[in-house]
Amino acid sequence: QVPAVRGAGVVDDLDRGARRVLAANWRQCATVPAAALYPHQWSWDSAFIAIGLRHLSPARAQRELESLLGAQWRDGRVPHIVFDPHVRADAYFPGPAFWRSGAVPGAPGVPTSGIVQPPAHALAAWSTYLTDPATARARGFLPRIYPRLVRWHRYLTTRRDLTGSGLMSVVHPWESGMDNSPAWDSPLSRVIPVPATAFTRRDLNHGVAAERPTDEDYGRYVRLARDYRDAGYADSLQVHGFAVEDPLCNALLAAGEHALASMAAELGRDPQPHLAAAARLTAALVSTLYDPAAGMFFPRDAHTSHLIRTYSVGGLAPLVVPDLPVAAELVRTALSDRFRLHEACPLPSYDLTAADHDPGRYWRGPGWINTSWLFWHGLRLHGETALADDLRRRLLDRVRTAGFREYLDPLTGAGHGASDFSWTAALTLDLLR
Ligand code: 2M8
Repeated sequence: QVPAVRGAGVVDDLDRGARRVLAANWRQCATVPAAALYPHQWSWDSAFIAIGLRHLSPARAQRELESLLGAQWRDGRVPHIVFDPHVRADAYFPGPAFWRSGAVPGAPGVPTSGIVQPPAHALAAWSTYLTDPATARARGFLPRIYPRLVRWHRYLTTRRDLTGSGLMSVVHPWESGMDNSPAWDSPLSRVIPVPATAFTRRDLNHGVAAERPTDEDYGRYVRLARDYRDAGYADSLQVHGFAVEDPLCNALLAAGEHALASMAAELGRDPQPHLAAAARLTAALVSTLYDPAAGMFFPRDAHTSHLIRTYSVGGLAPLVVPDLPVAAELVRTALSDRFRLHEACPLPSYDLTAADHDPGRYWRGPGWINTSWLFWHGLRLHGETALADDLRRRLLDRVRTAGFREYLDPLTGAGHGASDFSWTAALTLDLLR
């Protein structure tokens, strides 16, 4: 049954609408983020999708994560895309022919990309388990998923600690999940773009150019991905023209270690190593990326060791870390003019006071449901119940009015990007609970 939809995207029944989107975007063992624009499985999308799917079908949520972790490489990396071999080769760029994972020893049988995305998976797996432990036990979910998550985190905390700071680096803007964030402008300015004639973008067949990254951005993305591929996906500062210690990824890693500790305890193992890893990551995050004068976390350029002082929503993400000592300061920054937590919704991806804030262009201003969900989760974790409830109510109102869009203007609520976007639907289901 299709729920009644009026006008541009008004959804009368959010629960039924979200279920419809997730049913339509489900393929055999995973959910695509959006049918036309993103027709394969994406890494951190699957984590957010599982968080919603667990309310619909715990078994399906478990399969979502198992299929992604099933494509893990021998070195522990979990690829940012697992390609569906049944989808036309020219449906998405860059596809399997670009990444050439088949030629890499230790890559799985199924074609994948060679870069990663923010590690939201341990958090998602533990939430999924908690929703229905009986089904999870019957399916052997934790014994199957836990060792893979441990190897995934080990890859990030060892091979991706490029500076010795104890923090992981992302080595491509796509790895940050916030592809064209203004935070990456400065480190990217050193990367020489390949000419736009050297590749064919497919995203513009399904998205409006003004809402997507530019050709010049893509030229740089292609250059970085090609260099990494041609170096056999080896990790070192020499290989990576772009390397950034990102607060969002490191916060998810720390929060993920807490989740791994809970899983270990449930499996009768020692949770202590995970708690120690979480404490180490939290300390490194605060001592290296937190600026007390700004009340904000900033990314750090691994090549120059300088903080990149742009206010992106990724710098608020450490609120998801359970023992964060600067939670109150971060909430204050979210309430300031830069993010206007009380009224802007979803939380803007980028500083509302910045001259180059663009409310319709991708990660350069619009609000996203996943980063808002993370902040909502963090508010609850740190006892900010009233703020959390208010944010939750306004997020649901926004989706009700705009539909399950990929991103929204944080001040007007106008929808942008893909329609029927999976993590918007999945996290709506979670917020409704
Ligand atoms: C966007 O990124 C992909 C590349 O990975 C793209 O633009 O083609 C980002 O919003 C990313 O965070 C997201 O995971 C992906 C799929 O939804 O789309």
